Parts: sequence; structure tokens; C-alpha cells
Amino acid sequence: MSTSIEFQLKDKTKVGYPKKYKVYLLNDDYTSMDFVVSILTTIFHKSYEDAEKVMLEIHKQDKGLCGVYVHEIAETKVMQVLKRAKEDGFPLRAIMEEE
Ligand code: NFA
Repeated sequence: MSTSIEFQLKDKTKVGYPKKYKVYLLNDDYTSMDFVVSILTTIFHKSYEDAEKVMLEIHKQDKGLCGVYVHEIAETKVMQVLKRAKEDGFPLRAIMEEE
């Protein structure tokens, strides 16, 4: 008869790829086009040409994809957008969505 008590601690090591999240900017009637372009070049590191394209897509389609990031980075981008929008008095909104 075995008297050993076997146990195993759950291995919490993460393996594989982390989930990714899409960050979108949403259209509104008040935020200036220049401000949106500046958000896209500074926070999302887009070229001026790409930033203009994405800004116009948001303006016409009501939302536009700005980037795809792991959870913590996506959350930080959303917070940076909302902080800058508040500082500059624009109602620009950003959302994140699991890929
Ligand atoms: N729709 C805004 C305007 O006409 C521009 C805008 C673009 C706002 C993208 C928000 C996002 N001034």
C-alpha cells in the first residue's frame, strides 16, 4: 500500500501568445481633423500620410482601426487618447476590442 501523498502545484507559467486587442478611434462632430491626425502620428506612430487616411476613414465610416496591441499597451493607448482629448477640450473617444 502506498502511503505517499502526491501533489502538484499548478504551473502558472504562461505559454503561447497573449491575446491582442484592436484600438479604434470613433468619429464625432467636434474634434478637429488636425487633432486626430496628431493623435495618430504621436500615440499610434503613424506617418502623416497614413494618419490622414485613418482620420478620413473614421470621419466617413464612424470608426477606424489605429493599431493592435497586447492588453496593457492597448489600455495605455486608450488612456493617452482620452487624456489628450480632455486637455485639448475635444470629445474624441477611443475603444479597445479583443481581436
Ligand atoms: N468628424 C470630425 C470633423 O468633421 C473629424 C473627426 C475625424 C473627428 C475622426 C473624430 C475622428 N471635424
